[in-house]
Amino acid sequence: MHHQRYNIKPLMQQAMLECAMVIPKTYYIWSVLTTVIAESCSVSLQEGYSRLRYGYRLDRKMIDSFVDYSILDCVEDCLRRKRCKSVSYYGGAKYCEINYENKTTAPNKYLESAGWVYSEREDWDKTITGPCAFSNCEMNQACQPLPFAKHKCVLTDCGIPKMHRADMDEVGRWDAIAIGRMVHPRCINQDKHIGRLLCSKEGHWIVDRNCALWIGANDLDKENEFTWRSSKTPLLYSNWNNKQPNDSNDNQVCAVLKESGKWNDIKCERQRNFICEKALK
Ligand SMILES: *[C@@H]1O[C@H](CO)[C@@H](O)[C@H](O)[C@H]1NC(C)=O
Ligand SMILES: [Ca+2]
Ligand SMILES: [Ca+2]
Repeated sequence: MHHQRYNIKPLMQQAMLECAMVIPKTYYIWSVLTTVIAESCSVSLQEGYSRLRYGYRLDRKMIDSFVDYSILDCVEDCLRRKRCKSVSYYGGAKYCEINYENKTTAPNKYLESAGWVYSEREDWDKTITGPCAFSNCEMNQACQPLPFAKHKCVLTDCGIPKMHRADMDEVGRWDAIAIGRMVHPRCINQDKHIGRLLCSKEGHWIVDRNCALWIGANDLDKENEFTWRSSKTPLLYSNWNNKQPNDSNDNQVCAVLKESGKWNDIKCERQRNFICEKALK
């Protein structure tokens, strides 16, 4: 086996420490509980280690990443979050990625990758996480162990973005959904990574750019009288979003189709892709 490759000592020490915290100071209770505690504190790492998959990683499904982690730090971080299904670890740089999918749920993202190790949540004994083994933290939270067998839940990610017309399979390799991280999804049927989402510290996605499209209508000639650019004819049909067009800052001239299907007027200088017009035969 490959046990020797990683230093499991700190983890065992931590497990012992957490066990020690569970033990009440009263010696009477101590003597009664010793056997029970000894039992419940035996953390088995063997299965997890025996199932490590060398030479593989899961690509582009990252919750967060960390440097200077051992593989056990990496696994433990994963086990403390409900959302985490697997980890990818690069031993050479002590670099850890925790993922919101595993090789079964995202088979096309499970890649051969030299130097990497892939591991699944289910292969590990969750008691590694001490008081977090039985926490009830939410999907977008991580459990943090506290002294005296307590724990707290802290907000850690913005969730998997649900953007119409954004393809979450086509994000950047270093993209992640944790607080402070960014995701650059590709717009569906477009070849650019035009969407850019930032996960705020409040746990909400801030959409910097998006997959809206120019539709070729503007009010360049006369404010609030929109015409089609190609024919200069007024719109016979429109589908403006609520309170649009609003000519915000008195300089919104060009119409876009938003992800919702509704229209908005924005500055023509903004970068968006466009829809082409095609005559029906
Ligand atoms: C992968 O994730 C799914 C869904 O969370 C889970 O049911 C499954 O046990 C995980 N692992 C494998 C090997 O399928
Ligand atoms: Ca206008
Ligand atoms: Ca507007």
